[in-house]
Amino acid sequence: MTTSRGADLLARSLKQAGVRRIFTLSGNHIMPVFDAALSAGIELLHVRHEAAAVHMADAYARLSGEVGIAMVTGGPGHANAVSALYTAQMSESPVVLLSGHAPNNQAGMGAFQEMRQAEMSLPVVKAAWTSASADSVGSDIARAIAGAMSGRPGPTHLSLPTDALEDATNAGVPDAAAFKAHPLPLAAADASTVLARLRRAVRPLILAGPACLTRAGRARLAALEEACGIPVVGMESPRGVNDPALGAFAQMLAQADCVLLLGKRLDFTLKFGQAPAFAADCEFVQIDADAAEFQRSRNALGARLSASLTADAVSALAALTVLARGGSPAPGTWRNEVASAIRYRPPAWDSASASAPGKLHPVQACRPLQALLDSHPDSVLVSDGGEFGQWAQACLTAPNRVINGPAGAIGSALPFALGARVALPDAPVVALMGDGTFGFHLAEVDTAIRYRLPFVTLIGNDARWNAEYQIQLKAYGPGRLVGCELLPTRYDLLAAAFGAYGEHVSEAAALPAAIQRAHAASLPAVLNVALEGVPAPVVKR
Ligand SMILES: Cc1ncc(C[n+]2csc(CCOP(=O)(O)OP(=O)(O)O)c2C)c(N)n1
Ligand SMILES: [Mg+2]
Repeated sequence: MTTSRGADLLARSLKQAGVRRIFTLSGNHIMPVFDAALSAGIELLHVRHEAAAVHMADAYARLSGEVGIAMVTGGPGHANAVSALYTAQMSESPVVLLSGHAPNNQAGMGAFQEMRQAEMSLPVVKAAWTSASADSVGSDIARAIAGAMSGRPGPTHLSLPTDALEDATNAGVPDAAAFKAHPLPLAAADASTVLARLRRAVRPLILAGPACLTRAGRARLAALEEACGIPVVGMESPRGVNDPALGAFAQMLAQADCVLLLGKRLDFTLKFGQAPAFAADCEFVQIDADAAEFQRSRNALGARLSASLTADAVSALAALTVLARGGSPAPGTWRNEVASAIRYRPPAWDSASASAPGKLHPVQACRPLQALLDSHPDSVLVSDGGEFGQWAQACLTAPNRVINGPAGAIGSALPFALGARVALPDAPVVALMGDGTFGFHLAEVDTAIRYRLPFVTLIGNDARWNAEYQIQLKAYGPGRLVGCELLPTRYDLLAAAFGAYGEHVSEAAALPAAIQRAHAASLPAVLNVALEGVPAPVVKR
């Protein structure tokens, strides 16, 4: 047994867990971990804002299937990071936030940046606590990682007091098993009950929650649909049943007679299961890792919730797929109808153009990126929110998608693109966001330059916070517009000043070639597209 610092035990434990990199922003409290990471061979990606580190870890986790680790300093560094945990929580993404912390031996004395950090993060994590000493740092990080990955995945937080990091310890690195998720399998009898119930229905649907919409999860959803012939639809948008990526799906949902909620919460995104989003007599079956979700569904649905079965979504997916392969798939008519509704986009979009010269309609700004996304079997579409984000999600498809998710928070797309690039170093990463959104984390262009992380960003620049502008227009009228204007800033030039490739586009015809140049530059690239700010799409057949 060797004596080492708590920080060394932490770094070696992370290594044991298979962690290869940490997204971080430095600070006094965590410098021992920077030092220990050097010896342990763990890469540090040093970013420009703590929230960006969490967003990067989030995207990395969704695409790599590994836990995403963000590390920040205590007090204000921790506070900056917490906001981004909400997005990871709502997207069910396994992220561990490690935050430096005032030393335990100065607790309550008014230490530098002393703050009740674990309590501050509690509403946005599955668990949060502070290491008691150097001896417990290894078991703490194992618990934080396993906790983030188990059940309904989501963020956990561990605060690391400086004395716990600097004190000597003889404690050993936990066994590899201690870092692994604890599966919550679906009992074979329960799987049979669910499948039999769905097969008796005429228009059954399986709705999967965000945890199934990771890179690996999407493949598992497709395999289940193939095996059982029942439409399997992943839901991860804050627009819920009106997710622009799901086309005219809302019209099919309203016809379903039996819905399996597979790790999908019955929340605002599903209009709480009520008519007219659902038929008044639609039956629900729920599989979930959290018993609290069953109670929530029962409150909304009463007897229409005919079964509630405990399992994590990934285990349940596997059990249902194996079982379904043993039977014959449902006839394809309903499945085809649902697929065609999801694919549907109004034909008028094909000729959409801006009403003013020198600007592009959102469809003209988005669709030319499809060729780049189609050029690689593992390409990544990153989209933020706002009105432009909805157009991006309506117009573009890709094997991998990372969107802002049910949190509905804007600002994550640029750091997501970096996290995606790190997870998938060879696939094209395309990120779309509004001009307001780009401003949140634009300094991460510098991080992308320093770590040589090329991707293509397209900013739909309508010189305003259009989503809120549209609310003002609709709710209060054209005479009551206030405070939602921005400037037609040349974000391409800002990006170029960081060393990125930048181009301004104001003609639809010029965009395809600009995209090619941006991709070929092998740099972080920012296309600043002059956009006509129109309302988000509503797709109806
Ligand atoms: C963190 C956060 N702050 C504020 C909002 C409210 N909000 C949603 S969309 C939006 C406007 C976004 O503007 P922009 O990125 O330019 O996109 P646009 O709507 O103009 O296309 C705002 C302020 C939010 N969802 N999340
Ligand atoms: Mg805008």
